[in-house]
Amino acid sequence: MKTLVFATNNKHKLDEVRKIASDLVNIVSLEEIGCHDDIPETSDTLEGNALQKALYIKEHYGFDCFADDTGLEVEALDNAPGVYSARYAGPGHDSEANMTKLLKEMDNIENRKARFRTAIALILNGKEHLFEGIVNGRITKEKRGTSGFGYDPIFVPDNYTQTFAEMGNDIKNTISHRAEAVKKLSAFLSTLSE
Ligand code: ITT
Repeated sequence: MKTLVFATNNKHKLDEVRKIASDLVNIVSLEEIGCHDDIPETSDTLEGNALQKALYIKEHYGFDCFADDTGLEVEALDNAPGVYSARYAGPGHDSEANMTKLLKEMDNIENRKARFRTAIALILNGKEHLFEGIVNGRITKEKRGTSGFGYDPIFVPDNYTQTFAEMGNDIKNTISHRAEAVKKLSAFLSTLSE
């Protein structure tokens, strides 16, 4: 089985991706390679940030690896917060504050359509590869549910009535933006000969 470092400091992402891809990839965390760096994310696109994170690990630690950058794109807000989702309410990466700000911005907005978009960058054998996953849905009027992380309590995927935070990780991990991107990554890895 292929072994890859997952360049994330987000334990929820690590947990999700390990559950989705455990039969195809052996995933090593940053902690396990002794990396506690604040990896720069200075691009203005998800793809750019995902590549930046993966390349940082390759350059500084030498491992083949992949990274995920994810944004919540709200149609009525011209796709904001998008690539700035983590810092929407300020530099503190505070999910509660981010959700509160978004609900306030959308107070009088009828169009609640939104999507999560994940870009995964893979660095393997000196080459870069990108994979995308999208889930469409809508923003609720209030926070609901306690599982998941980030904006999960205010996002209801299409064809569901519960938020990601209400439905629990088992369902989220079969339909999410990240699940779609990871399945594409896994499919690509399974085409490679060992
Ligand atoms: P790494 O860069 O270390 O991977 P991060 O938490 O900074 O971790 P992102 O920049 O990709 O990751 O996240 C952007 C924001 O979107 C951040 O506020 C997350 O909490 C949120 N987010 C990412 N994936 C999410 C998901 O599956 N459900 C809800 N919110 C999510």
